[in-house]
Amino acid sequence: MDSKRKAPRRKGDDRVILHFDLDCFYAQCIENANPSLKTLPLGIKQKSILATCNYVARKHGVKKLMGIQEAKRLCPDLVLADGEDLSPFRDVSKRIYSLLKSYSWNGRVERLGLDEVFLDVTDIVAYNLALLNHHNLEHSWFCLSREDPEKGFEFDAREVKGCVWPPEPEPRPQDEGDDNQRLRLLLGSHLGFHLRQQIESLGYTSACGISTNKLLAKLAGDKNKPRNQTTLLSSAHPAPFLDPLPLSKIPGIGSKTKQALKTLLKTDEDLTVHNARTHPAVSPFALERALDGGEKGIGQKVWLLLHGIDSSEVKPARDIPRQISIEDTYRGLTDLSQIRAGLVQITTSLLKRMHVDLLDDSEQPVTPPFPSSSPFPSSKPRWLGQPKTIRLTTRPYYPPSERDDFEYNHGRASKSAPLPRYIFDLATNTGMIVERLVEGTLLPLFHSLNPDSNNLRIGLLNVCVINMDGEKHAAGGSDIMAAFQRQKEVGEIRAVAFAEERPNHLDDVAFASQQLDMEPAKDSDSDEEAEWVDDDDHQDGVRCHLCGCVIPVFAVEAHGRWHELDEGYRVEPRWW
Ligand code: TTP
Ligand code: MG
Repeated sequence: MDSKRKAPRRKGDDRVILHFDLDCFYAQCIENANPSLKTLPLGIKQKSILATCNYVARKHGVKKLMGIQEAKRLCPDLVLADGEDLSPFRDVSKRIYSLLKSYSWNGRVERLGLDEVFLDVTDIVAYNLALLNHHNLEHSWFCLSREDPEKGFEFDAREVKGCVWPPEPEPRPQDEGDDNQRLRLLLGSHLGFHLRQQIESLGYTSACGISTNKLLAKLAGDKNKPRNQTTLLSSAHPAPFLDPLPLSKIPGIGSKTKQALKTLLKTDEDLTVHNARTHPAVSPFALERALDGGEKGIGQKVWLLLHGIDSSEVKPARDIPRQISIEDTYRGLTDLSQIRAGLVQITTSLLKRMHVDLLDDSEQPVTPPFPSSSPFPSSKPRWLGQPKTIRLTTRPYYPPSERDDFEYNHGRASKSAPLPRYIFDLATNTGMIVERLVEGTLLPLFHSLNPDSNNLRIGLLNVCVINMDGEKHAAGGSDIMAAFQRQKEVGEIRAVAFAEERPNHLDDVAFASQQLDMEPAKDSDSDEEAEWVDDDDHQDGVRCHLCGCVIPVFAVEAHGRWHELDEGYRVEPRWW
């Protein structure tokens, strides 16, 4: 029966997608600010863990998300730098994104987190494929501009640049179609290399994956890190590439799906893609039934993932984020003066972030009557986007003794209000704006969320501005990477925070769909459902199904918070 089953039809196989992932990102940012650190083992500290470490430290066995004590034990010379202030990382991230965007012709440049970017370069590659002189491939010219033929670089079109998968020399392509696909990927590999060099000119090394869809490009890039790149030449037949991978390596396959597959296969063993893909009991229909309660079409989606098929588009570049939110957690704020202080602090950071992300600081003429000799500045920043709504979210604090009884997001509730226009007045002092916003808008929202002010015990405050002027989300319902992205957005991983103090309860991770607001936002930025709501457990920690990292149990809270940092670039899920 299995042998008669046809592999699903492939869509979008003629695309060329590049995926960039910066090497030890925070560590590189710190090293660039202080180059003498480059040769030393360096760890970037956030509270008691390493957010990341450089590759010198990794040689000593130090790993991302390791506890400081353990890292110091492995590498006593480890230099620690503070990574609590994220502004420098965001700024570098923005610069690198802008750089890559400037090379795109079709504008399809999509960020994933702070240090990953997808680029759809199908059009650039097609243009250059047509230019190739097959009699002189060795001295080819890669054209980076349709308008200016001199803008480009010389390259050897006989060879793929960087590593290839499969590593063995490919058998001769069977037909012209295959040959063309190889050439397209080859061109993509040279472009990927060129772009990595451009990123290096800013001082940052990266890994790159080149393939025909986002899923495969991301997985290909993981093959050779750091400062390297991998082209998946067999994109049309990815089974040998995917088959050995554990299911948890595939973005979108988490513990629920894994469990459903184990049930279908009647096994308790950990499964590889091959086990799942080839088993006769596994089909889109069977998966749909096994994942009953998940979103419609989930069976088909998982089925396609197992076959390396991802027709999701690289989303068009955005100049401004969809939302900006800042939050902090507390060990139970009980009185209003503490709440007020918390809100002032968060709102101050939020305004700062809005200025960085939403103001166009390029020269703008100021309307008269300033004469040219005027002491006033001759230009002023312009708002690129103005959010229309502000939302406050709160959650009670549960001491560790009570946490067993609740989901992490138990009691998380939000309320929204129109964002007062005075916050866009750049002539007013920021402190005054913050005071007014806290008094006039946020505290009233807080009271309506927490009417009993004699019984406060606040564990989290989050202030978010949403509903950007003129912004429309673009993700499609069947978009696998969008689900990837959305998982990050939801902050599901936060629930694992409980596990920090009760390491034997890794099942806390299965909280993802529990992030319910009392007031589902009408102003939501997205009309999409989140998809993969499951997670993995792991012997030494928890595998984050958002990014695939195995997180030591004590680091899950920090990891979850990290996933929330990039909220500005994420689509808001509906249930917020
Ligand atoms: P990653 O790309 O996962 O890690 P990395 O860039 O440090 O290392 P690699 O060379 O393996 O790609 O994450 C990007 C940055 O995000 C990382 O430098 C630190 C930060 N980060 C956190 O703060 N918390 C986390 O849980 C993770 C995974 C990353
Ligand atoms: Mg990275």
